[in-house]
Amino acid sequence: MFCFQCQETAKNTGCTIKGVCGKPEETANLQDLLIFVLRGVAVYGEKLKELGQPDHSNDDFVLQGLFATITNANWSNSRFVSMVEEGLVRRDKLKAAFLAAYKAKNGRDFDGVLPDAATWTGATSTFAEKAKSVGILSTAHEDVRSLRELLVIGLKGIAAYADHAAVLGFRKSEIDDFMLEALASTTRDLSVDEMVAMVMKAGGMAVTTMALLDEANTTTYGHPEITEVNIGVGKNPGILISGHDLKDMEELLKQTEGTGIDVYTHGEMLPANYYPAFKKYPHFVGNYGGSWWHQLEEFESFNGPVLLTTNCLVPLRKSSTYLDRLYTTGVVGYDGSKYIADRPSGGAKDFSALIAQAKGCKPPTELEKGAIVGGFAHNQVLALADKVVEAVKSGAIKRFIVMAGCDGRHNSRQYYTDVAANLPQDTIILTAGCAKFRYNKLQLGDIGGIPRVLDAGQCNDSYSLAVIALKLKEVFGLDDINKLPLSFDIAWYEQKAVAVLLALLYLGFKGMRLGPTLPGFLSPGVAKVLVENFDIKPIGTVDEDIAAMMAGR
Ligand code: SF4
Ligand code: SF3
Repeated sequence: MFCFQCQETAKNTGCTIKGVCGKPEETANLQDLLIFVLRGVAVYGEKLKELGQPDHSNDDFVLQGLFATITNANWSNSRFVSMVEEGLVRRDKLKAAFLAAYKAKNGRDFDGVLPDAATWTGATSTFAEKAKSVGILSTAHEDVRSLRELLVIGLKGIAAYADHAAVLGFRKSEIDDFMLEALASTTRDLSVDEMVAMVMKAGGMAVTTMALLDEANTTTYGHPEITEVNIGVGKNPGILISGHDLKDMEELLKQTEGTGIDVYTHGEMLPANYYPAFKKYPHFVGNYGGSWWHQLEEFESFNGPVLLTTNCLVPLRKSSTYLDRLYTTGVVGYDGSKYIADRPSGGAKDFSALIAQAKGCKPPTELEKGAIVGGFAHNQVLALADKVVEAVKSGAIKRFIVMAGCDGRHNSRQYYTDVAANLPQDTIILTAGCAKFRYNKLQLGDIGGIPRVLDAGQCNDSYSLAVIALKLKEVFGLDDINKLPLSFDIAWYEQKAVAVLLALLYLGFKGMRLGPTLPGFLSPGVAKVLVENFDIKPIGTVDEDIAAMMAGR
């Protein structure tokens, strides 16, 4: 196996024996094979579009296939085998459609060259062997490999966000078309410039996709608003929901209403507490625990059923006792967990099994008491715009520091807690994603009633932070977004953060700090391009970085 898609990759170069995340070789290889098959689907999908016969019947499959390979999403080999089998059937159907369309148009059979991804086929028993030859290292040239993987990794993040929007009925064909274009491009020998252009196009598509998801979420559930989220527990048994899928959240809240079962969020589902459509449920008690990697302890002490709607699901320890209370849904998979099937067309997922089990469970064990404040997505912040602008003009706010992104296990992430705690009192931290759990329970105070940590929501709500920055640029009459009193100190872990990063680069933000390490998938040559063009920097020490950011560097 070879996998280097996340921040915790071994030695920051690649996991080769077993993932640091726990991903076994067989799973890693099957994920590679799935991506390979999706490339084949993309080759024909793109060709059919060129012939004026676009086929959208595989759009969901492509999004969900990419999404399933995200770090900590799906651990089930049998699910990946099924997806590869289904992918081959879909690809061959497209192939037949393409060959027929080509012949009809040109009066002769297609005789062009096709990549292996478009032609290879094999029985299920051959998957494991084939998978070994189609992975990341099958691209020999270091910079080409790096650029292709930067693109594919970014696509995985975009696919996750596009899938969330699609679940709520929001789609844009340009996003689905780009998935095919980008995947197919990785089967061709492109120049470095062409590959860089494709990566930048992915950044643009990440913006489009996050904007679409923002529209989907806010149209369906209202605009997030300032909210005090309870982090204590109640007396009833509860169901804990984690991941990023708000539709699952909605259906779970509806189905638990009046049952005597409370609902709590974990990790990236915390921002569900900020939405008007969810806040109205009295049995929606609040948030339990911290970011994803605390789950091994927190799912134990929660005592009730846990539903994982997306990443991050951590493999259980031998001593873990909650497998029989673990439920997965959507692209998430884990052998031994109970899988909640997709909703029938026009219907809802059926969470009755969780509710029945919860009734026999103890209430959650209290971890902490109190509340955290969030809900500062663009609509809420812009409602406070006068106050914010006045505070900047008066000098009460000197600088905004964007600390969005992911959390992770490494001790090096203490850096983010220390930066947050040591930033001058006249700074505001803008955040989104599970990175916030490194500092959202510190008492950092407020500036004239504006909390010093403004949480916009999930990682996809980093879009909100970009909207806020663009609005401030307009209000202050600046010609360049980089002239704002705004610095980036971003934490990344998985592939959605890469999509967000590409989006920010596309929007023209420069000089961002990225940590706790620069991505292992960036070859020295590609890292140099990013540094030279965008002034991306690794993090340094807390004191040096705070001083540099306060000086606008
Ligand atoms: Fe390694 Fe990260 Fe890949 Fe897991 S997802 S195998 S930790 S690089
Ligand atoms: Fe977190 Fe897994 Fe990325 Fe959506 S839940 S930010 S790491």
